[in-house]
Amino acid sequence: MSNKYKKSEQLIQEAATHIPGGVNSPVRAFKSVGGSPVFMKRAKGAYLFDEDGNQYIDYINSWGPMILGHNHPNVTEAIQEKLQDALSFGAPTKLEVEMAKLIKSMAPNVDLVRLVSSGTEACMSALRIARGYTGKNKFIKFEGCYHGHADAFLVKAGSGLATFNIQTVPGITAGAANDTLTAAYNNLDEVKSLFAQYENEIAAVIIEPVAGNMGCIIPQQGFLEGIRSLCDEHKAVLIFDEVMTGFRLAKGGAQERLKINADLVTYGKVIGGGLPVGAFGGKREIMESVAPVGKVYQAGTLSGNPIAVSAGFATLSYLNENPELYTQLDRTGELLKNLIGESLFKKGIEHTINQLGSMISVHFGEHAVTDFKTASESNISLFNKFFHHMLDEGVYLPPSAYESWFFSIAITQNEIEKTINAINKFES
Ligand code: HOZ
Repeated sequence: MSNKYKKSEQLIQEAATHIPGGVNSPVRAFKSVGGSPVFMKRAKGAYLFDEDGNQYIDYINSWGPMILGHNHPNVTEAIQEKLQDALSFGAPTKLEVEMAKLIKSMAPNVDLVRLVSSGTEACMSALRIARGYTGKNKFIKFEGCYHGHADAFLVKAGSGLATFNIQTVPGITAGAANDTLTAAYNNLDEVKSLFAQYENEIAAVIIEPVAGNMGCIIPQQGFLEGIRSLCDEHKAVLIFDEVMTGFRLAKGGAQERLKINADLVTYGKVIGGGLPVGAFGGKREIMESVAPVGKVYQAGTLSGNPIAVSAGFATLSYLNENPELYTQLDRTGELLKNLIGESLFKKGIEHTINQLGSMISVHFGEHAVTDFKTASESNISLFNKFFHHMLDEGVYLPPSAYESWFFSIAITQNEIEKTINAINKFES
């Protein structure tokens, strides 16, 4: 037992006697990278501080939400102010209307939007609506994409399922999984074949327009465009899962950045600024299927919770009023990609770095990483060694080779230099 992580090591042992695996979400258990998870205590700006007093530059940022860095004053003040009013009503509020208007003004193709409490809820609801609207049951998802933990999506899914190599999830009935069709990411021919094979049966295609649950995977030219055309041709709903990319890659997310229009869009993470908020929205005609306008039922006691929405509203407002932040994030991403690449190259370590805006992942291997198969073919044990080296050097990366890294506007030249210095010390 090393002294540096003593309190965390004691805490995970105690936690495991009360919580499955000691954690409330599997990837954070460090099971695939080995060692024991670090228990966090507080955070500020670009930094995390653990129970043992160690300090880390944060490249997870709560898996995406903390785009403004930790404890941004606009967000914490908004929460504190709202706390004076109430914690929850289960009734409509003016803030929800303002939030809906702000989302619509920032994101394309959102005529109507409904707030929920997580990305899982958003994706599960969007799929139900697509099915209700089209009257069809099947849908296509992509191998290595993760759309939350609703039954229908846990087929060839990324994130924790890829991390722990879980192929089949006990508890999910064949009935729930039978309508889930899968294709390889960036492989338009497979999508075409599925549409040909299941003519008139496919309600929707759901995709992470930039995937972040098998590392970061960038869509190749023509791939999303091709899916858009196939959905139009076959009257299927195109759902962009923008839980990771929404309000992160641009004000209008991947739709704006990649110039592709979706029919329904799901949000999470940044939209809550660190508190539990998700949303689904899209074209009026489809969204009017949702109860109480239509019959597709969807509900939530804490949906639109005033405290959570105040954090999300403050975060989105700040991004909306300071669009130059996206240019800053892009520059940081490109700089990181180049400097990490240079450092690994000098060491003779084969690698591929995928990056778009403030999403980035390093894969050990020389081949291009364009889908789940190529992500899996990278050197995972070298990633695990790299992860622990970086942790010891005070750089907190996702504890899995199958997750995108996220950074915030709080990362400056100083943190970039510290990160590169840490990589320079790595011995493979
Ligand atoms: N599924 C999340 C990453 N894609 C991990 C969430 C967590 O462990 O907090």
